[in-house]
Amino acid sequence: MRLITHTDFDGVVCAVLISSCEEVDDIIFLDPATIQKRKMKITDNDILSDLPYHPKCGLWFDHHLSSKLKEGEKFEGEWAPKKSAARVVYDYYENSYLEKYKEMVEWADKIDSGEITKEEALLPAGWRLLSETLESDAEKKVDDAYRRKVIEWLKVGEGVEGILGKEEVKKRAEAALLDLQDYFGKVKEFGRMEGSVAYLDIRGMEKFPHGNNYLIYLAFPNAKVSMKVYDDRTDKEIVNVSVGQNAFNRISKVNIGALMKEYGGGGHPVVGGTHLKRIDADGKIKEILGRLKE
Ligand SMILES: [Mn+2]
Repeated sequence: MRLITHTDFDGVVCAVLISSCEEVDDIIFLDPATIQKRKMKITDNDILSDLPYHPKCGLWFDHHLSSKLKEGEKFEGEWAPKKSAARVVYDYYENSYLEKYKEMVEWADKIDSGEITKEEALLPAGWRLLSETLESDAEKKVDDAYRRKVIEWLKVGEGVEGILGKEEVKKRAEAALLDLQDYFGKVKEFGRMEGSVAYLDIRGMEKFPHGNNYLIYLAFPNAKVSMKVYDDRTDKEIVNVSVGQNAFNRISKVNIGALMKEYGGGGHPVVGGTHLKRIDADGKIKEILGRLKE
């Protein structure tokens, strides 16, 4: 079968687990919007993981609240509101062969649900650092070939430190760490507080470095939530919005995934996002910002 998984660390871990239990002959990496917009032909030969449901797929694993199906709707696979899609897959197969991936799945839980420390946000190491190499800048093309290599290394039992010691990974890790420092500085420079919201609008700023979603809370520790607005890399008519609760101080009561769903997107209660049409993005951004202010 063909496995279609998310472009992030959780998606990669799903691929390790699923391809250990199913006959997978091809792995491709997609973002949720491509599935949502039905931009790709999906058949019952496809397995989807950490991505929204597609009615034509053969097997589906996800944990995003926004992709939960209506009661009684039948599908093969599993949806559960767990910390990572990897956890959903791991529990679904209940396969003792997968036990060697226990630690990796625990890290998928931590990373995907934002349970990381401030130190890990700015100076990641181990699994967190490996995850940064997999998720770094789309512009630099974290190519699918690299993700497939990491999946293979993990499957043949190379430990995370062994993988991080490989020349190619080392280079990517060093670049990711530099990007994080650079991003942190630029977030402080271009971000601002809008009420209780740390707001960062980088539309039109092509050279903005890549960073993770936590650094904005280090830059603006009093923020209850953050909102980032940025250009879509592939579709000029689209503006992306990412919203999250302060990962180090969860006091916001806004259900972000539900709010994003109202604007055509989705996510979890604590983090989510949507894609807006550029022509009416400004009005919608103002609206969302207004609803995020508490
Ligand atoms: Mn996930």
